[in-house]
Amino acid sequence: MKNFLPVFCFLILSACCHAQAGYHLWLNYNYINNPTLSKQYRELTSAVYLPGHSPTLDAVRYELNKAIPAMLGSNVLYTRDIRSAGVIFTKNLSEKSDQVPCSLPFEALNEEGYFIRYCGASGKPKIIIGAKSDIGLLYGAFGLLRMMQLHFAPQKMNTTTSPAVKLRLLNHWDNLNRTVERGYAGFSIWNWHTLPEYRDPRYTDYARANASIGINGTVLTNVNANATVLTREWLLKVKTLADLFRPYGIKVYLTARFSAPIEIGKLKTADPLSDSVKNWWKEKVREIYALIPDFGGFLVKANSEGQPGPQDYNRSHADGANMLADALAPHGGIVMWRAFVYRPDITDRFRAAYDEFKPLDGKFRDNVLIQVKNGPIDFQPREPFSPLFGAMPQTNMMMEFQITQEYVGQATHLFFVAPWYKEVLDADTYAKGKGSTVSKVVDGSLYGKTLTGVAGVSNIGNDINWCGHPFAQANWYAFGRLAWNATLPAGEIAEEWIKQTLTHESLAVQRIKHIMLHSTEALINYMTPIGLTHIMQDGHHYGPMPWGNSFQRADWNPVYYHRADTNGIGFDRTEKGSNALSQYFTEVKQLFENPATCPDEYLLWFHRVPWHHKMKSGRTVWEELCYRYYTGVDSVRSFIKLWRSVEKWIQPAIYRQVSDLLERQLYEALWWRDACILYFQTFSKMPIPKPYEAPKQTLEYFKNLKINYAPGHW
Ligand code: GCV
Repeated sequence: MKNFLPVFCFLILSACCHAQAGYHLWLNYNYINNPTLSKQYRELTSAVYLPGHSPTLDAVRYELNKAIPAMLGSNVLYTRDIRSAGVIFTKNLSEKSDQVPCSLPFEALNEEGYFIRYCGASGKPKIIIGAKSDIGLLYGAFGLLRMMQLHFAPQKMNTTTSPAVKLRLLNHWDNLNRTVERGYAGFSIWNWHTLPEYRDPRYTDYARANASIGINGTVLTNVNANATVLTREWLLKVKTLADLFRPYGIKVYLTARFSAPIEIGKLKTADPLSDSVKNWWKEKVREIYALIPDFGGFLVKANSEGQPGPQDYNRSHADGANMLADALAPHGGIVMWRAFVYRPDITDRFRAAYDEFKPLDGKFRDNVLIQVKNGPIDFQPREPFSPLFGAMPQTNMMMEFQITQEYVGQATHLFFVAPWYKEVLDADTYAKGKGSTVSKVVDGSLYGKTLTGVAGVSNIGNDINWCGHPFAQANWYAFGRLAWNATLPAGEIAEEWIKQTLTHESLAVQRIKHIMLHSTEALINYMTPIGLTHIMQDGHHYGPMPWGNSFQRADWNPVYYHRADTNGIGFDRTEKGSNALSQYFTEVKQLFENPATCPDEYLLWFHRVPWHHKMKSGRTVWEELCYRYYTGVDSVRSFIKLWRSVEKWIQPAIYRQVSDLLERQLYEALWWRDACILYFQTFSKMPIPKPYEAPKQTLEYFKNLKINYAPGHW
């Protein structure tokens, strides 16, 4: 005992420091300080029935053994007798069985879905978790633990849920040297150097966190790809990760550099129609599947931003994607081919992806998905939905969201992605009349597709709290929850995350939720209101630079996007301009093309208007810009006040970190506001309306504020 005490204290302390630092994410499993509830939970979990063993069912045991003692202070006991069990995991219990006299909705589930049922009909009350597969049971276990962390009364534990989308993937933009493109949370968690031997326990924690929110795949490497990862030495490292993730239902995918046959295969060409190239990929894929039998497939960025691709050989995107798809098909693998392309000869970058991909509709193999970015330009704070959604009925289309905050505050701003994603998912494409939402394209229901997917560019790094900003964890969480069920309200997701991660105190929950839900619009207001876009500094994209005009290539310059001069501001995408609006279905086109019906939020995306143009708000464009920039800053001030008011309910380390970061956010919001207002004022030539405070610095001062070493830019 004497010897045990220091060890015990060390364990407690390190668990507590990790918790304080946010390592455990939303899987904190805090002690439930409610005697009635914990008594009920204890009774149920004192006899758990699990049907046998498999790596996935063992992962269920592992999770229960971790969570229950922490939440209830009691051990989980397992039983083989269904009758005496309080919690039953089952893949086949018949509802007619006298063991469980409750209706069990197996038929409503898909392969990954689960139900949780409280069954109190007779005898000992039970919670039944049903699924058609082991992985469904694991998701059900996490569902149960979530409900417990949210303090659901057992009688209220009733849900039947299946993921609407088949592939729910993280895309890591992690380089093999462990730098992370657009990563703001340290270096890559893949410690390639010590793999395959060292199986960092963090890999399992990564899998647990992902499985807990239904993520079922991960692309390990950057889309700006390095062919080295396809060599045998590196595939062995990938295999180790795949083996660790498998019990958690997570498949591994890699980015395929199109020129790999030349770079590591010693071929003279990567032409997708060349037999030697086709054979090289077939052999490479065979080698991968021999090591990783459930390998997911490839993600490809081709002929975009300098990446090689089929167009280097005068072949089409379809030729390139299909060649890889043919190599993968016999093994059940897929290709995710990105639509993020914008050739230098285009007149409007907005149009680029649609113009290249729409003519290829119907030309891709069945195991190809076209991965379309959220936004026709590039993950900007607010973009209209990409017109490609709904426009390719004969092609599998998937959505690419950015979780990492490249254009939305990076490591320093509190910005909640759920309202951002939902705005796009809920947008109506009108592809098949009213109600043809982006979400229905993505989940396949609009055109009857079964190979469907959502990808999120990961915000994970080796920082102790995984994501850098404590609230960036909520974005990983929200991505997973929405990929599973896009109809979940943003507020519900925020509340779930707050209660599992920060506090249950209702006043604090209410205030933090307010901050989260308003953070999205606040940032848009102080960065790029009413349809301004891509006015960040070049390269690292950190801080404002609306005056940027140094690149030869026009569409890399902020001035290309806002087109401000003394006559007005905005990008004309109507018939009189680039006519990008013609890419949308009629109803959407009509809504946006008329400045009188175009929502104020999108005005400058589609119209070039004089400074005196009247917005729907009744303000002129200039007044509206000022109003939004100043309101954005005021919102951050209000977040600081609200956050201060919850101090006593938050772990001190997390409280402090968020507090300091909010101060930094205010500083940067002011920087954005003043730099942009002063710059646009040189064209509007109008005063900043009263009672707004005057900027404290000059435009020259802001033009000289150059950030040299921002993270995520290598
Ligand atoms: C991975 C933007 C980012 C790049 C990124 C690219 C892409 O341009 O700034 O870092 O490259 O998008 O999505 O391919």
